[in-house]
Formats: sequence, structure tokens, C-alpha cells
Amino acid sequence: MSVLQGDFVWVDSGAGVPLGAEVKVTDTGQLRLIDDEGKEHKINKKNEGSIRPMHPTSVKGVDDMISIGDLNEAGLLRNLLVRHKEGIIYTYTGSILVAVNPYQLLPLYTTDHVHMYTDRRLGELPPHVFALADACFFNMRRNKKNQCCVISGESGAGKTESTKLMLQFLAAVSGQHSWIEQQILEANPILEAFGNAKTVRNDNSSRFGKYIDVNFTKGGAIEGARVDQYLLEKSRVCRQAPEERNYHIFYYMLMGMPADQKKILSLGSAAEYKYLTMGNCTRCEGRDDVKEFAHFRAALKILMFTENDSWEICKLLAAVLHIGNVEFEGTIVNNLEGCEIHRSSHFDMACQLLEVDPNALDKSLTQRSFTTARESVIKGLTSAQALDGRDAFVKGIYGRLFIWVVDKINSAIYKPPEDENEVRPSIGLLDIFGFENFNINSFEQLCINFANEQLQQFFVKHVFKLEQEEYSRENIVWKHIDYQDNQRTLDVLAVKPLNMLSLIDEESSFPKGTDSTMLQKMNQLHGKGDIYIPPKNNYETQFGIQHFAGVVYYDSEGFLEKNRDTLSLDLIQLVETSGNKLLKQAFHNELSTGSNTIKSMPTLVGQFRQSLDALMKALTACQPYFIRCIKPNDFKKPMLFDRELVMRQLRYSGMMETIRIRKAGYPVRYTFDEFLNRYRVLLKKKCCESICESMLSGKGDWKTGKTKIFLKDFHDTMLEVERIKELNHKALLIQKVMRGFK
Ligand code: AD9
Ligand code: MG
Repeated sequence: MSVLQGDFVWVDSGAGVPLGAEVKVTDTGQLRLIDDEGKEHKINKKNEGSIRPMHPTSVKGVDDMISIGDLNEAGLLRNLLVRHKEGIIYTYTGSILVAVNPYQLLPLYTTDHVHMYTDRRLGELPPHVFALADACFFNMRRNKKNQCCVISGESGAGKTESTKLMLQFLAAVSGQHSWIEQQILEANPILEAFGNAKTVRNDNSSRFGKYIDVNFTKGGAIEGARVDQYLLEKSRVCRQAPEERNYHIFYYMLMGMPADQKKILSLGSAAEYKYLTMGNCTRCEGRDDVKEFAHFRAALKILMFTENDSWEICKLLAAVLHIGNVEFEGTIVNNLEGCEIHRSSHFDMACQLLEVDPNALDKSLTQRSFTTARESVIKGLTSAQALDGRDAFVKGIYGRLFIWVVDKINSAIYKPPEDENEVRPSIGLLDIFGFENFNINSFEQLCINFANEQLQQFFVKHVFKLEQEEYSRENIVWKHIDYQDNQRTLDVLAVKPLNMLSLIDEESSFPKGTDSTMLQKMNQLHGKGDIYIPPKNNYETQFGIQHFAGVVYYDSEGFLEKNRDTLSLDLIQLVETSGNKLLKQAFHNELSTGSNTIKSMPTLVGQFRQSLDALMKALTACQPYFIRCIKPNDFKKPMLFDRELVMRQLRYSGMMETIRIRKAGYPVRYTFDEFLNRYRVLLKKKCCESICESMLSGKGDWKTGKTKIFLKDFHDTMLEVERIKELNHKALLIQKVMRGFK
């Protein structure tokens, strides 16, 4: 191969995927390569074989990966890399948008950009998240079909930001600049205050999933929206990993609330609260908690929360912080271990804010009552048990408060249809927690990763399975494209009889079930397959699962407790005696059944599966768009592109196969009717001619003029006869179908 100064070539990088490199000629005439990472390689006869010429499309990069000449991993990766270097973060794969997080504010989202992308077809302009939003909006109206956009990617990849940008665009093109649009946009800061937190991966990590369904009028104006929330990570309220914070709202409140109000709630600074200092981190760089509190308060007003609502919310949050500082002291009375509460100002404040009797709170935190067959027994709790019980209470309060807030937001922005059966045009945006794999993973990660498996299956089904099935139904000549199907993982997790999730549920319902009996059953039932990876020995509590994005090991300890997600009857009864209206409203489900029995509440897995099933149903009824967010580095830094990290994400999201199928396939399809109705304007004359050619050829002479077609009488008859035949045939088909319905 002969190369010249300025040529681009591929060179082996030693680790995995080849790198791009530019050819330079030294003063002495020797050839050298400078690779994409700035490293120099000498070329001599020996290693000339290891370099390959680069396709011109890979040199500067392309807008749509489908047009890449080097259709291999190196080609994809370099395409994103060279674009990232130039600050181009969006790239298409057909209609799928790949978005690489820039970790800096780019001047891409101005009103001018909104105008520029309004009413333009996908691909007319450089790739952009607004273009996708516009495509959803356009298709919703043209195809009279609801649209959804599934936004995926790992933690910190940019899902939430993309969702906000989609909403921003939809609100702008809906064109009303009205109250409802502002309300929908301002719901976000409230949701993020309660449900987002600083983690090691993302300073604004969503710790819950959300689906926002935006409804439009027939004329395309936003009418309302509804937010569905999924599985808030409640454990964060009581515990944070190093360098991580609790939910933003606590810090906002402590930094932003006026001193006189703080005084009433007896609040100090974040450093004073156990629940806010577990991660040894109370500040989040780049986030101004004072300003955010002001924004949060303003947003509450826009969403119709009253002054009193805001105050009651702050009261409950303050109560949570005070309870977190309550301490227990172990006691031994009559040889029985028990504990006592350290009566402190925090305890007093907690009672005052929760509006409960101090003795009652004391009792329900340090004792537990049981009902045996004959009598009810009261047992003292050890201080460790009391701490666990206290944390469960706090998680219960916060989790229910979050749901109450979401319900309240919905009551402001959602207008149920007047007629229940009416289908309103809508666009749904899904921003769900990304795939997670930490050093220690627990029940929450299993749920999150299960949700991601479901979404991946939705993607696989839509992009690969349904597509290829349709080609075969329509007799299109097609060479099958292989893809990574994650259905087998889903089968083991949630489909097969005695699947893992149902085992967890079943074991949770046995009073005697423990994490280790659950693990034994999993080993027995799934240990022989290649999806579930049993623990190494009998003492080990970690099991693994082969996910589409790699193996994740989960620690089974605490699984059943977390899944049962129950509060003791004592605590529920305490809430019942409370004078705090918001607290009681938050617990309305439990309280509605009367005082002596806890309504048997579904388990967490049960609830989560139910809401995911509903979500999948909603998505399936829509025409889907996909945004694949990519995280370019682990340091939240601009202009830093970690090739290995990006390659891993491209691999597990099936990007290579996606490009292949989108390139080979025909993702847009119309019935003949739709096609003709829509596009006959373009080729009026040709269309007419080809109808005549196919129906009248060899049967006398006909002519096309400039605006008219000229036929003999009998031609007209022939055409009409054929037309009637075709229509009758259709009518017959319709009748058949209708009869089938009866
Ligand atoms: V998580 O699963 O909720 O932990 P996300 O939602 O995928 O995660 P997020 O959207 O929160 O990530 O993005 C993380 C950070 O990246 C943001 O806080 C921004 O600082 C940064 N980001 C993401 N997208 C953009 C963008 N288009 N422009 C500028 C961005 N910054
Ligand atoms: Mg997020």
C-alpha cells in the first residue's frame, strides 16, 4: 500500500479496535503516523502490512452512520470521536439518534434552533434532538398515531437532559406560549428536587424512572401531560455512598429557606444531620442550592401547590432530618435485650412536626406488637432493630411524599379525556434510570436492570424482530441479520414458570422465608442455565446475572426485606393518630382499610412489574423513536473521549447490528393507498401514465397532455370496470373482517 502525506489510515492500537491515524512525511522523507490519540508510529517495510487505508467517509465523519464506508467497530467509534472533537454531539443511525454527552453548555438550543428545526424532515438538517422531537410531532399528526421516544443510556449519559430538550421543543412548537406549557416544563425542577441526587456518576442523577405523556389537541397544541413515576430509590434518604448526597431538596431547603422559617422548623446546616452526611459530601460543585430552592418554590406555585402545601412539605422534610438524628441506647431488663430513645431536641421536634404524641412515637420506634393465635404480645426492639425500624419509617414517609407530589403535579397538568374511549394525540417521553453495575449491587439494581432488559427487548423487537418478520410476510428478498437477543435473560428473570422475580416474591410471602432460602431456590431452579450464575459456595451471598450489558453480581442480603417493603402495624397506627394532614394523605392507602389490619400491600417487585407492564403496553401502542445517550468519559469532563468506554456502550446497545439493519432495511413503509394519496402530487403525470400503461397497454392509443390525460371511451369503461372490481374486492375483505369480529 502506498500512502502519502495527509492520507488517513487505520492502525492497530494494540488493544481492541483499530485507531485512525494521519500520515506525515518527515524532512528526511520517512513516513510517520500520528494516531487519533496523538501517539506517533514509524512506518517501515515490516509494519506496513498492519495499516489499512481509511474510507473517505471516516476521515471527517458522517451525519448518518448508515453512510459510513468502514462499516465496522473502528469506523463507528471514530465517527463519534471526530465529531465529538468538533463539538458535534448528535449523529443518526437512520432515525435513531445517538447523543454523546458534551459535558458543557453548547449553543445548540436557542429559539433560532427551534425555528430552524420546526417542520423539517429528519436528515434535512444536521442531526439534532430537536429534529427528533419535530419528527414525533409531525408523525403524530400525519399518521394519526401516538408517538413515543425511548431515551436510554447509562447513568450520566444525558437521558434527562435530552428529555428536557424534547419537551422544550414540543412546548415551543405547540405554539401557545400558554400556562399549560409552562406548567409542564416547571414540573421538572420539582421532580428533580425530590428524585435526583448527586452520585459518583452524575451530579444530577435521576433516582426514579419517569414517563411523561404529553397530550395534544387535534390542532397540535399542548393540552396537558401526565407523569408516571417508577421505583424511587428510597434507601438514599437514610444512606448515601461516599461522595454522594441525599436528594437535592434537603440541601435546597437548608441553604435557601429564610432564617425565620428555618427557626420554626429548628433547622440548622446540612452538616448537622446524619441523613445528609453519610457520604461525607454536602455540597455539589456547580449547583447553587440557594438559587435552586428559589426556583423550586416558584415552580411549586406554577404547579398550583398552595403556600400551605409548600410549608407542609418542608415540615415533613424537616421531620425526616430530625428523626434521623434520634439515637437509641441498648438496655437489658430481666435478661431481655431492649432499647430506649435518647430524648433530645431532635426527638421533640420530630414529634411536633409529625404532630404525634411523644410517648406514642417512642413506643412505636422501640417496641413491636405481634398477634399470636390467642393474644397480642409486645416485644422490645434491640437498638439495631429500632434503627432499622426508624429508617423504614422515614423511607416510607419520603417514598409516599414523592408519590403525593407527583399526583399533585398531575392534578395540575393532566386533564382526563371527556370521553374515556377517546384517543388523543400524544407523545410519550421515557427517561428511565440507566443500567447499573456497582461494586456492590442490591435489590434496587436488580429492579433497575430488569427495567433496562425490558426496554432493550422493546428496542430489539422493534428494530430487528418485527422488521425482519414483516419483510418475510411481504415477500421482500432479504438476507437475515443476526442480532443479540436478550429474551433469554428476560425469560429467566420474569417469564419462565418459577422465574427469579416470582421466586423472590414467593419467598417474601413466606413468614419463614429468608434471603438464604431464596438463594437456595434460585440455585436449584436456575443454577444449570447460563443466565443465572450461582454463588461460588454455600457461604457466599452473591449471585450473578448475565445481562445484555454484561454480568452483574448482586448481594442477596436484604432482598426479601426490601421487597416486602412493609411498615410495622405500630407505625401505621401511629400515623393514624397524627394531626398532620399531609402525612395522613401520603399514607391514605394504608389508612383506608381501618385501624386493625394492614391492607396486604403488593410487594415492590409486584408493583414494579405491574407498572412496567403498563408502560410496555403504552409503548407498544405507539410509533417509537429512540435516543441512545452515550457517556464519553467517567470524569464528567468536556472534550474527553474514552474510546474503550464508548466502545463498550456501542457494543451492548447493539449499535453495529442496528446500523447494518438500518442500512440494509426499509424502515419506512406505506400501504399503496397511503403512498398514492400522499405522493401523487409529486408525479401526477407519471402516476397517471403508469396506471394507463399497466391497465391499457396494447389496447388502443391514449395520450397525456400537460395537465390532462386523453382516453378513448372504451378506456374509461375498462378503467372503471377494473376500479369497481378492486373496490368490491376490498369491500368483501372488509366484510370478512367484520364478520370475524362478530
Ligand atoms: V442518570 O441515569 O439519571 O444518573 P442521565 O439522566 O442519563 O443520568 P443527565 O441527563 O442527568 O444524565 O446528564 C448528566 C449531566 O451531563 C447533566 O447534568 C449535564 O451537566 C450534562 N449534559 C447531558 N446532556 C447535555 C447536553 N446536551 N448539553 C450539555 C449535558 N450538558
Ligand atoms: Mg437522569
